[in-house]
Amino acid sequence: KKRSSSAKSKKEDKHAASAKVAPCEPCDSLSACFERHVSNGLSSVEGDYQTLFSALALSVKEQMLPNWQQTRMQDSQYKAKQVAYLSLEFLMGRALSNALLNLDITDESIKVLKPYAVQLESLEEQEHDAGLGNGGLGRLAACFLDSCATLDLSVTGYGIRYEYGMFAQKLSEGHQVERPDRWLRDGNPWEVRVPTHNVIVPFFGRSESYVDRDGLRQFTWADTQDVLAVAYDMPIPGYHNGRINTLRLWKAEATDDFDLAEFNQGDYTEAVARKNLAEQITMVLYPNDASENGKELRLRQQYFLSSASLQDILNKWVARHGADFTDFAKLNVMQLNDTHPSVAIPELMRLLMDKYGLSWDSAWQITSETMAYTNHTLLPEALERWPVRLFAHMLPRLLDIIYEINARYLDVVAHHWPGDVTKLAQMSIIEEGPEPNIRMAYLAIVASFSVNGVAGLHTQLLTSGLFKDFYQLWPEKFNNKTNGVTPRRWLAQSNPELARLLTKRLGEGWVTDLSHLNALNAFTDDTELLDVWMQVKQHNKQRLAGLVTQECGVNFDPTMMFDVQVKRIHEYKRQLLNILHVIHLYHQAERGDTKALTPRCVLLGGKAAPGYAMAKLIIKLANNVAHMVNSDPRVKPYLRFAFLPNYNVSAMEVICPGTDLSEQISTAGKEASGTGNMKFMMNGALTIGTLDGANIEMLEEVGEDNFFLFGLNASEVEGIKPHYDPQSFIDQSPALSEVLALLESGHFNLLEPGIFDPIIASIRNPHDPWMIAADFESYRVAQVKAANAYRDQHHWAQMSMRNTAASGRFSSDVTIGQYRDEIWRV
Ligand code: T68
Repeated sequence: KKRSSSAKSKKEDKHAASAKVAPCEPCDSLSACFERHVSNGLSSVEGDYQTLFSALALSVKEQMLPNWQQTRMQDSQYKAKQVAYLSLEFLMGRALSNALLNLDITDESIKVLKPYAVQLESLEEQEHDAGLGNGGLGRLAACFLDSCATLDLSVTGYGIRYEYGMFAQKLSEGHQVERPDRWLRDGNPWEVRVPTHNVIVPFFGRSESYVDRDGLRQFTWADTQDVLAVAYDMPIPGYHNGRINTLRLWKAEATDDFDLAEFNQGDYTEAVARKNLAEQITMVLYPNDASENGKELRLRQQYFLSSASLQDILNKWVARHGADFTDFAKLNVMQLNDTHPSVAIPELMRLLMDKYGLSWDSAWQITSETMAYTNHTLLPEALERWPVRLFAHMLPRLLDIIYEINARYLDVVAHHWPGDVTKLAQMSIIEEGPEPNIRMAYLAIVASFSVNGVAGLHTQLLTSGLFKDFYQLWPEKFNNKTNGVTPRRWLAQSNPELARLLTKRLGEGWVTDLSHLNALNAFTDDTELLDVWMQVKQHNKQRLAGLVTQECGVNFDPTMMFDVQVKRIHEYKRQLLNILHVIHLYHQAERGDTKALTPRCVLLGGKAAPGYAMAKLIIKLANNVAHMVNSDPRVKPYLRFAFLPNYNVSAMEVICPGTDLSEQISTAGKEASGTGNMKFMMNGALTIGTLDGANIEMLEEVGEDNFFLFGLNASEVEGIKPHYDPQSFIDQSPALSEVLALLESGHFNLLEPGIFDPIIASIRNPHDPWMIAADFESYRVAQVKAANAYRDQHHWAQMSMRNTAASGRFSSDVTIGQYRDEIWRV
């Protein structure tokens, strides 16, 4: 069949997929499809891995089209509840291997590539990571999509198609340098642009009211500046079940009529400039993972996503049910991934009232029965507050609605705490002051039927601290959903050797029911299995060593213990504690005090938010220490230290299978959950960690004998705070005293005098919220235990196996099962 191109307008052509290989009609076999794409592609294919990758990816996508269509039809026909997962971030990583695994066509793909003499892995490595997220929160959304599709749930992810994803991290003289990530440069073979779903998102203008013919007050939002939201869909295949869900990402474009007035006045350049303004909205992901920067453009992104997604959902509803919203809340739920999309709350109210004519009460009933909010942080600097002034300017109609929500809600508060004006001020959605702010978390709690934290401790701290008043008012709203990670990507795909071993011993059921791993506990005395277990680990360590050599130029010896901390750089995650410990080991090795040392390679990786000076300085310290460690021949047999640049999803796929010891060492009470901790555990690493986030539940599952626990717990941290005296801890720890002395001597910065002073000062500061000095000694002792344990490889293998065995609870399938049953009630 030939494609008719005549019907296509020039404009559509301009927006056609930019991949090198032209799309073709769906064809029946993967191989036929692939041949077609290759011959449609550039003339010289040999050695052109990028073209071959695109051809394979496009072919795989085409294999999914019939089931994708089928899934949509099915979901729209049955009266099943639709879930929308609203998130400013989806950290998807690469899609090819995952699609091949879930569609069960890996072997077929290898066959298809045979005549081209190219390894599947070489093509897989061509794929650019879809880095549309910062860290844990964005990656969680990606794991959740995989689990939803695998559990056969009708869930649509709604996000933003950022032109630039998370920046690429380079190092220059040990300093982090950010480089833009143009991940779409070579085209994105997975996406399908669906202009039929375009919607218009209004900004600015004025909120106006008038009295209609029936004497009712009506509102309009006048003189808006409109932006076009264009949908790009990505397929989310379930594991071996035929379901293909959708991740719908919105791109901002200028509307066609935006410029008419200006054109008529002859102001051509102004008009074109405004077009750029519209497209700026989806240009770049904000690279802050734990603080809000309060930029106006960020609020524009949030509203753009929220409004486009809600309009899409309502359009779908109206197409089927007409403008009768009686059953809407029964058949729809929106999960808000943190407060970032919480402006969806007043937006849904606006659309229901202003566009569909519902009363306040009906609109509120629908909204408050549809919205569910997940909190991901207790850190005050990450709690979103938007200036009222900004709302008044950018989203005036929504501000009216927020005021009205607040007024009605404060009546409830006043009723519950009669005469308590302080309570009213404390709990108000509007924070009064010289610059009044909207507290987005409060808005989200007030309007949601469910509020959840992401690990047991986290939820407990929310209900007893940050959201205590709200918990007293509405205890039934609050619930916990401990995070999880998908075993498809994080075990089956990234650790194929271990996956084969597990399947051989336990059958393949573990892939979709990770509790099967429990059965490993019956084999912990099976020496043959333990040997194979450690051989697999060795191979994975060789692969990781290869990555470290390539990226850092540091030689990691796979017979040494691999000790790894990879995650965003933040003071609360305490990479500094890890570096101080490396300095301590270095000092021991350098002065020949090596009897008790277990040879180890320490790997650190992660990005710092570009504006976070202290985090960047910690990276610099790591690099300077690494330089001294790795260039000292006396130290080499005992210690190697590398900072891996540009840590991302695909790096983690190599890192977690090759890790012996996983560092989860945040100050207790600060890490909401953590998810890297779970990936390491699944892959048989042991954890050295504090009683924080999901570590607590991991410890519960695996037992204290298989976990290196240290440090203050959350209530001890709070207890010490008022009279914290770092010096007393330094005095009690000769090791810490020596480390500080070495650091203060300038040993690691001879040519850069004073650069690490802020770090030293932070450790010595009685107001150090991260309590580095308080936990150092206990951390050191736990490290000695880990090092000694590693010397007994047989016992280590047993502990490693027990960790994998106990990781079943941390499958995101379990977590999503709980969202399904307890929140979504699908
Ligand atoms: C993380 N949060 C938590 N935030 O820190 C982590 N923040 O403990 C948890 O496991 C994970 O969420 C999943 O629940 C984040 O990753 C962000 O990335 C972020 C982004 C923008 C603004 C604020």
